[in-house]
Amino acid sequence: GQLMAGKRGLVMGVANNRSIAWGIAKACASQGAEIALTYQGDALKKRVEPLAADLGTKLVLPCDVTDASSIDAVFETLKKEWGELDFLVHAIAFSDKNELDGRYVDTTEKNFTQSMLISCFSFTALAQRAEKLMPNGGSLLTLTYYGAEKVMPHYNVMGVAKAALEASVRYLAADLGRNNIRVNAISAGPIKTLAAAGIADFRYILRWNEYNSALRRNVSIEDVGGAGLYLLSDMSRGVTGEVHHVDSGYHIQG
Ligand code: 0WD
Repeated sequence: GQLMAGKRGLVMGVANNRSIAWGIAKACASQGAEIALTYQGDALKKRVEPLAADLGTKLVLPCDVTDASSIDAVFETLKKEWGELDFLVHAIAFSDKNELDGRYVDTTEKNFTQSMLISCFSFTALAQRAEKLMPNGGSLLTLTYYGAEKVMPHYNVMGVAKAALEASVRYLAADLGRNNIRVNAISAGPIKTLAAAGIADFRYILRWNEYNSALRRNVSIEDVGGAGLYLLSDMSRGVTGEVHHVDSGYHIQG
C-alpha cells in the first residue's frame, strides 16, 4: 500500500542529495506523497531543482526563514496550488562556524540570537502558517541532536538552540493537538552533511558514535527517512510532542 497517498507536504532544508531533508522527502514520495521543496538562496537553487525533478514536483520555492515575507510567500503559493497541507518538515539550522569550535562560554550575542532565530524560532514561525492550512489536522516534524540533552564537544550554542527547539516541540504539540496537528522531532545521530561539515572534529564524532552506539554503526539519511515517514504518516496518529531518537541507540549508552 501507499502510506502517503493523497498527502501533500512541504519539505524545507534540502541543500543537496546528502541532506537529511532529502532522505525524508524520498521516503515520503516513495509512498505516494506530493512534495514541495524550498531552498535558501540562488546557490542552492541549482542543487535543489534536479532533486525536485526526481520527485516529480514543480513546487520548488525560495525561502530564507530569517525573512518573514519569504515564509509568507511560500504559504501563499501552497494555499493557491494545494489549498490544504498535510505535513511539514523543518530541517534547518545555522550557527557561525567559528562558534562550533572552542568554548560555549565565548558565544557572542549576535550569533546566539541568529542561531536561535534560524534553528529554533523558525519552526514556530512555520507552525503559525501551517496551522492555517491544516483544518483537518496534520503532522509537523523538525530535526534535533543529542547535544540538546548532553554536552557534546563543539556543539555549543547549537546545543542550546536544539534544547529550545525540543521544548518548543512540546509547547506546539500542546497548542495544536486540539486541531489534530501533531508535532514531533527526530533526534538524528551524526551524518556527514553540508551543515555537519561546519562542526569541528566531525569525523571524530562520527567514529565515536559508530564505536559506541548499540548498533555499532552510523545512521544514514534513509534511516532517518524511514522514521520521518512514520511520524508524518497516519501510522503515528497517536504520537505527538515526541523527540524520537534515530541514532543507532547511542543515547541509551552510559
Ligand atoms: O549530523 C547531522 N547532520 C545532524 C543534523 C544530526 C542531528 C540533527 N541534524 C539537523 C540539523 O541541525 C538541521 O536542523 O538536521 C537538520 C538538517 O541538517 P543537515 O541535513 O545535516 O544539513 P544540510 O544538508 O546542510 O541542510 C541544512 C540546511 C542549510 O544548509 P547549509 O549547509 O547551506 O547551511 O538548512 C538550510 C540550508 O539549506 N538553512 C536555511 N534555510 C532557510 N533559511 C537557513 C535559512 N536562514 N539557514 C540554513
